[in-house]
Amino acid sequence: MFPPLEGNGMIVPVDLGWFQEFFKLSSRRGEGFLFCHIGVKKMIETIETIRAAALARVAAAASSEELEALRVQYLGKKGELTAVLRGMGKLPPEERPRMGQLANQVREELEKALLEAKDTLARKEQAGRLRTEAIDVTLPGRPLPRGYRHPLYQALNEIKAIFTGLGFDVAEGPEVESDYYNFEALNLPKEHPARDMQDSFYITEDVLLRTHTSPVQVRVMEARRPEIPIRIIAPGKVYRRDDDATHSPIFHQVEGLLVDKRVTFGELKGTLMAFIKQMFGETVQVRFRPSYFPFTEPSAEVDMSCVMCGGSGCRVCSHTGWLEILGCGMVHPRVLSMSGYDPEEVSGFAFGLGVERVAMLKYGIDDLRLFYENDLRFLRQF
Ligand code: 2NL
Repeated sequence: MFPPLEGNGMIVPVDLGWFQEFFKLSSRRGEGFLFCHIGVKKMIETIETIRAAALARVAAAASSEELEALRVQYLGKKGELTAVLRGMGKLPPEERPRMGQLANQVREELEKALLEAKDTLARKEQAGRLRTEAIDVTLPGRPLPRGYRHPLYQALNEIKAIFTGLGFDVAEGPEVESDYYNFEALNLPKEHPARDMQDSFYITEDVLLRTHTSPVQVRVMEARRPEIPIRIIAPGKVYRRDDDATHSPIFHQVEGLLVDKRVTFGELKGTLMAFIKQMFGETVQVRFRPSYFPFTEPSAEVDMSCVMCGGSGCRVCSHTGWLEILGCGMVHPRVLSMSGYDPEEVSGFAFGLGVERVAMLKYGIDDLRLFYENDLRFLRQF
């Protein structure tokens, strides 16, 4: 690491730890002075060599890590300059101040150079980071994905809007119902098959999850009697013990009820045709087929021309050209009288439709389960 020492015609080969070798020699009686003198000279040279090398390497250092390694190499506990300073104690006392001063001066100079280099590097590193990590605050923000209403509730809201436009009010009621409001008051007596335990979710023998929203309408009639007219729709969740590709245990229904003096089947037809045409388009064909419900008489099922094929026949309409869209009828006189209206004085019509079915036909959806799976790839399409 260091050149061999020359002095008094002798060549003393030392490299690492040269001053220890040197002091061993210099402490020899009689010869000490000469060696010591040469030793001081060489020590100055060594310090100068360390100084020049250290300063050059500090100036060339490319990172804070490199600087720290240099600090350890020269000024650390086992550093090169530290070693020189340590060796100072073994110099003749009269030489110590001069050498100490020199070594300390170099130490200070080196410390200063390290600090400055560290500062410059830190600044450079920060400037680099500012360049590479720069954020353009003038860029427009990334748009947040917007939420949309569920397609079922889009359809429901449209249904509500059409009926409120026709003068109907929206009525709501409990989903947990008594046997009376869900069945009895709708002319579904105790032994009626629709009350089968297999078809409904019973909580007790007398309490169940409503199987339709009709009980809401019964409650409104009870509350308002003998007031007329009643013009309401009752939207909401209903529950049946079904679960397959075309049946869900929870689904959504809108029922409608109109009670007034001299309400006719003609008004029922006009109302439902207006609804269907607003919902599916003016060109759609509508037909009424005789049917049966315990709570209406007469009863009908309403079909519309297939929205997929326009009536020519396809898979969706089972090649009939027609799609069943809702059920309806004139309110059964027994239902009116149980709720406090005189069937001799007033008449009424009622209807019920499944919101899932309307939404499937409106948006061309072929599997009911898609409504409940909350797959965003599906939901985002509406
Ligand atoms: C269907 C058929 C219908 C009713 C529901 C009703 C309600 C009262 C009185 C009389 Cl309070 N009727 N509701 C009437 C006929 C048919 O629903 O297929 N629903 C999905």
